[in-house]
Amino acid sequence: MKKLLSVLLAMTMALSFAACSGSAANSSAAAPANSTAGKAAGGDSGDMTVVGFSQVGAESDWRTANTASMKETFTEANGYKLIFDDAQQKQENQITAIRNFIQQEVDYIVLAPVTETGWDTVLKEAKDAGIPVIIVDRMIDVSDDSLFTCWVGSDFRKEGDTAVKWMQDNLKDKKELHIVHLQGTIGSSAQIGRTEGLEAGVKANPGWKLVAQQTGEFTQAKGQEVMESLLKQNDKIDVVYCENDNMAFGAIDAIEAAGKKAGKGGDITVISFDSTKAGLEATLKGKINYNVECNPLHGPRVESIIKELKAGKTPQKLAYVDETAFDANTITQAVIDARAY
Ligand code: GYE
Repeated sequence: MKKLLSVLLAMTMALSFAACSGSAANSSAAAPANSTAGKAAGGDSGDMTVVGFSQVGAESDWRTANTASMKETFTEANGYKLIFDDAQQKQENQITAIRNFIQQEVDYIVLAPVTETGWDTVLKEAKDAGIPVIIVDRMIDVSDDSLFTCWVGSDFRKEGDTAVKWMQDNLKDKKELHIVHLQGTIGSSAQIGRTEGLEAGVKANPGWKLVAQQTGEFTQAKGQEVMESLLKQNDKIDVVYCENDNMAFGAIDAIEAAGKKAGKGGDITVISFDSTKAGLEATLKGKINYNVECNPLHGPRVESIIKELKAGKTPQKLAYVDETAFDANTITQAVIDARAY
C-alpha cells in the first residue's frame, strides 16, 4: 500500500512538473491559452485570465486615468481577474509585487515601470517562471530584450521636441529666454525624453538660458514647492517647462501667489505635458500656453496584446501611441468635451 502511494505520488509530481515546464517552454513568446494558473492565483478565478498589474502609483491625473483604463478593461465581465498593485512611486515595491505575481502564477504580468533601470533580476525570474511580461507607458532598460514580451507607450523624446518646436516658433521675438525646468521622476522615460528634448533645444538656440532644473516628481504639491523657491531665487523667468500637467498646476499657483501672471499674455510662459482634461481646461483659460498630449488609455492596447499572445501570435515588440498637442491660441471647448480623460 505504502509502495503504491509513493508510486502515485511520484506520478503526480512528474505530471505537475511536465505541466510547469510546458508553460515555461512557452516562455515570453506566448502564454498557455487555457492556463490553469488562474485557478492557482485566485482560487476562484476559474477560466478567467489572471493579470497582475504593477502600477507606478497615483502621483498625477494622468496616472489616475491610466489606472482607470486598466481597471475598466480587465474586468471579470471581460473574462479577467486583475491583481492590481500600487507601488507608491517606489521600485522596490514594484519588484515585490512582481515576485508576488510570480508566486501566484498569474497568466500575464503588466508592468508600468517607475524608472528605466534595475529590472534585470526580477524579470529573469518572471521569464524562468514562463510568465509573459508586458511593459506599458514608460520603458525599461535591460541588457537582454527577451526579458520582456513587448512594450506599448509614448515617444517621450518626440513630445519634448514638439514642445521645443513650439517655443522656437512662438517665442522667437525674445532675444533671451530664461527657462526654468520642472522635471518628472528622475530616471523615468517620461522625464528622460522630455528633458532630452529641452536640452537639445537649449543647445540649438543660443538665446535660451536654462536657469534652473529641478524635479517636482510629477506631483502638484512638489511642483508648487519647487516653483516657489525658484521664483525667490530668480527674478527673471520667461518660461517654465513643466514635464506634466500636475506640476504645471502647482507652478501656476506659485506664479500667481508671487503676484505674476502665468500663461497667455502673462509674465511667464507655461509649457506642459499630458493634456488631461484639467490640463486642457487650464490651456483653454490661457494659463498653460502649450500642452503636449500623452495618452494614458492603455487598457485596451494591453488587452489586444494579450489576445495576440493567446492566439499564438508575436506582438510588435515596441509600439508607439499617436499623439498631438494643444495651443492656448487655438484650443476649443469642443476638444475638451470630447476628451475621455
Ligand atoms: O506624464 C505623468 C505621470 O509616465 C507618461 O507619468 C507618464 C507620466 C505622465 O505621472 O503625469
